[in-house]
Amino acid sequence: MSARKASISRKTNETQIEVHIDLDCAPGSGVQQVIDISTGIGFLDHMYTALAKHGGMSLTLKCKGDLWIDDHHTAEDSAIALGTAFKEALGEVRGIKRYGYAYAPLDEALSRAVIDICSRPYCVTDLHLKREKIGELSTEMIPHIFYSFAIASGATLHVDVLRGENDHHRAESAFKALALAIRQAIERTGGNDVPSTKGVL
Ligand SMILES: [Mn+2]
Repeated sequence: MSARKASISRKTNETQIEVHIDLDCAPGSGVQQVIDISTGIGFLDHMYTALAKHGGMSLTLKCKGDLWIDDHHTAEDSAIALGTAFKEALGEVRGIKRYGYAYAPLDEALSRAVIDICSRPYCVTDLHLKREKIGELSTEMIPHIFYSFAIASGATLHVDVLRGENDHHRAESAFKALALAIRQAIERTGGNDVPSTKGVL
């Protein structure tokens, strides 16, 4: 089986990002899972760490962004870089399940994520976060992160927070649900077919 890894650099006047990703580091894989995230936004690091951990990935993501302006470019561009690296690591959509869906609770909060790795980027989110910010991350950036990841990775993504009172719980359960959905969708079938009636994705 070929390794599903990628390393990318993305540099603009607003952010400088390095991403290393290995999609096959789930417990039992025999590969040690290494997660090292540093964006300068603590809550964003927490969310990407949860995404990698529960997605069974090793992920190193370093971002130096223009946080003296605000968190927008760092949050958006890190999600674009992550989506780009994910797509590159996955390679041709072949021999994987393609669809994944999962629910993840965090105490009173419950989220559902559904992903189709199909080269048809689309993103629908319904998160209803009430606070202006969680830590140093603006809550309006959370749907933007999912959107940016979907566009860059070429996935169709639906993420819904179904219930919950605490915005930290709501957001974290959403990222965990996405992690579990991704892990299911990228699971190898053991075959080598393209999972589409079109014959290509
Ligand atoms: Mn933007």
